[in-house]
Amino acid sequence: MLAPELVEAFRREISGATSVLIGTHLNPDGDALGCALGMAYFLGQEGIAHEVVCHHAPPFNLQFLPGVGKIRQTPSRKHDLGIIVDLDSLERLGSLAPNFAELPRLVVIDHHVPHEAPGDVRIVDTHAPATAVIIARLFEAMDVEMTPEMATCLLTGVVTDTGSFRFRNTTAEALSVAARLVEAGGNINRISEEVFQRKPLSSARLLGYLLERMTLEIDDRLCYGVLDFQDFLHTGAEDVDTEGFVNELLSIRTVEIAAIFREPKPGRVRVSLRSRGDHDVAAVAREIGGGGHKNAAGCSFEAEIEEALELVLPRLRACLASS
Ligand SMILES: [Mn+2]
Repeated sequence: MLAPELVEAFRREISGATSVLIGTHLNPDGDALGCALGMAYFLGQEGIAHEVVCHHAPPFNLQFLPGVGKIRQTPSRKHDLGIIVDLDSLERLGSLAPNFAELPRLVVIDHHVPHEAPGDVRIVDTHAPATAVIIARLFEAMDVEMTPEMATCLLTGVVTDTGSFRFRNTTAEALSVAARLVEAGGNINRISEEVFQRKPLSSARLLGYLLERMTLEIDDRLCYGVLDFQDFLHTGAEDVDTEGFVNELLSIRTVEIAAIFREPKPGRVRVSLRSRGDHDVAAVAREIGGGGHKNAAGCSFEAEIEEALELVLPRLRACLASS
């Protein structure tokens, strides 16, 4: 349930706006783009002018999203309201941060643990399994007519953020919202196939490298792997092709904390962290300038892989020992 005051505040913001700029985070995932496009369909239905922007182009496996062609990398005109979805800091907007910072009003809809807390109206629930679930609640509270396109967009957010209803955030609400979205015409078969069953060959080869060379420590409870720039060059894979790799490491029966260190471009290291149960990898990520959820977090920095390993691994060992 959403607090009625928040629903009212949201209604007031959109009815006072002439034109809305919708944005989401760098390296957008299914929840990010599904929410941004679902919001765009809603504003279109209300006759409110809008544009959708994202720093990065949609990844290959999200090209099927209805309305994906509307996503621009820079706004084409002025707006007076911003709506940002699935992120909690303007920095995560990348090159678009200044465009949103200068808007007179900003609405934030999100499920991450806030650390910057920007925005005039904040519809944030850190317990929501996906931002798409919060938007579905909002639309239901507003009696929005849910079209099949909107439903497919929001359902993509729920399916991807819950790992196809396998992760711990798969709550009764995630399932009941998903059921209502399927009823409204959300195409769950298409989503599952496009998102999870169309990886490029280069991605499968890169996963092979990772699995062959992974390191296990502390009675096989900590698992990590490195993919350096040479690996990306040899396979022709890109960083988006590593989506889900860290979960492969966490899926090993004994593993409680998993990490991958990637260097898709020389000198820049991206780290993905996953954990089971009480191990809080978001706390580890925050210590080194990243963020995320308790069981799924990440960070990136300018460094050599060796330096990144030295920075992160002792913290992961400590995290495993303390929880
Ligand atoms: Mn999300």
